Amino acid sequence: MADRDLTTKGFSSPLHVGRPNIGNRERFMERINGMLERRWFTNDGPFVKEFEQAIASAVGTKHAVVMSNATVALEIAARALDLEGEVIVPSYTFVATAHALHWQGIKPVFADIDPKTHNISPSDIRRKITKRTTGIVGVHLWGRCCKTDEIASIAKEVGLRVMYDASHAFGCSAGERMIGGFGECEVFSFHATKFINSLEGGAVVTNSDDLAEKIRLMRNFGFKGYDNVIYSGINGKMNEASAAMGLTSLESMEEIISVNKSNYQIYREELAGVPGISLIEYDAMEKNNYQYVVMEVDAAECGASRDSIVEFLHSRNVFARKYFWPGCHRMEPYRSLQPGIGADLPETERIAEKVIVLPTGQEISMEDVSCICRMIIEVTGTK
Ligand code: T4K
Repeated sequence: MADRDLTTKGFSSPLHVGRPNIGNRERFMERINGMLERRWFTNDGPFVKEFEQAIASAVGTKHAVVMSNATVALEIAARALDLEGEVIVPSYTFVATAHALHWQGIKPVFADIDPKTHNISPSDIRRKITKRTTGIVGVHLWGRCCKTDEIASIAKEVGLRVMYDASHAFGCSAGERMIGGFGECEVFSFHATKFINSLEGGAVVTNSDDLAEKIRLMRNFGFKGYDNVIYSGINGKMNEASAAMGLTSLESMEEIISVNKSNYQIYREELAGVPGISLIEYDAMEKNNYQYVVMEVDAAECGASRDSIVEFLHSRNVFARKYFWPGCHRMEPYRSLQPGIGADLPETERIAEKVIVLPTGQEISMEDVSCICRMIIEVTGTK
């Protein structure tokens, strides 16, 4: 944990959203030394294989194929599912979800969200289906599961393929069912800012033998054996240093979740009753990683606007974020390609103006959380 003081100008060193959690350093260094001894750095090395088994067993899927990052994993998964034409996706997500489709020559068609869950709205998915639609990419935002049953039945009715961007949802469940097994495949991110990280990294998980095989080949230029290329593939491989970090990080998973959960609970307790401020909730009957502490600001009730709270926190060295403002549809190239579609995404536009994501993770102490809450109380004028 960082050694920082609180001055009248805020914290003496910055607190960021997305500071990486670090597992056991000695264990990581042992693994790196092992990798150096073996001189096997990438291309399906032993740590990669071990990490894949650990991921599949944690989420209960038959296969996990790790990749260099989740964006490449989304691109490869979309290709492996033969998505083309139009694919329905939420606009309220990190821009990588839309970009992964756009880079495959697919048009992301943005659907609105349910303001309670921040997840894609099944009724809006239905409205956005056209003759060119081939699939749906749901995003389990903040680790909370999409309405997978409704999405599955829409897809079955119309004949669409379904995959999920589960970048936020490793270690999360829907009821008792772990996220990972929904749709035809799901994609996790193990980027440095995720609660389990492999420096950079991602994975596609699936229960389909054929899909897993195709994705594995596509990840490695389409090679099947030494000299035989049977697909157009790309280089999406994870290297051994990343897998070593991923394995080390996974060994500390319960500890990291417990830190995140207690930080979240302190935020909840200390901000309870502040007019116009609320934190999104996680179902206590489900598993969650509490990676994102998501606060909504209701401008009509709160003594400060969302942006002025963010500005105040930044001036105090607390780098809270406005994820995922302003929504993909207001970012390029979508803003130019699909101008004016904001009018058809009213909940996305409303929620994107309200959200602030607050710092958490191993580097943030309970005292830090209390100080951040006091700053929010101060700027909203409730003190
Ligand atoms: N789908 C969804 C729903 C996602 O949220 C993401 C990634 C993806 C797909 C794609 O996954 P990857 O291809 O990346 O595996 C950050 C992350 O770069 C991105 O991975 C993540 N979502 C997104 C939510 O957050 P930015 O643009 O906010 O990054 P940046 O550089 O501003 O860093 C965020 C904060 O983390 C900063 O306050 C500093 C801190 N930080 C970051 C790094 C990398 C550190 O303290 N140390 C570090 O090493 O996107």
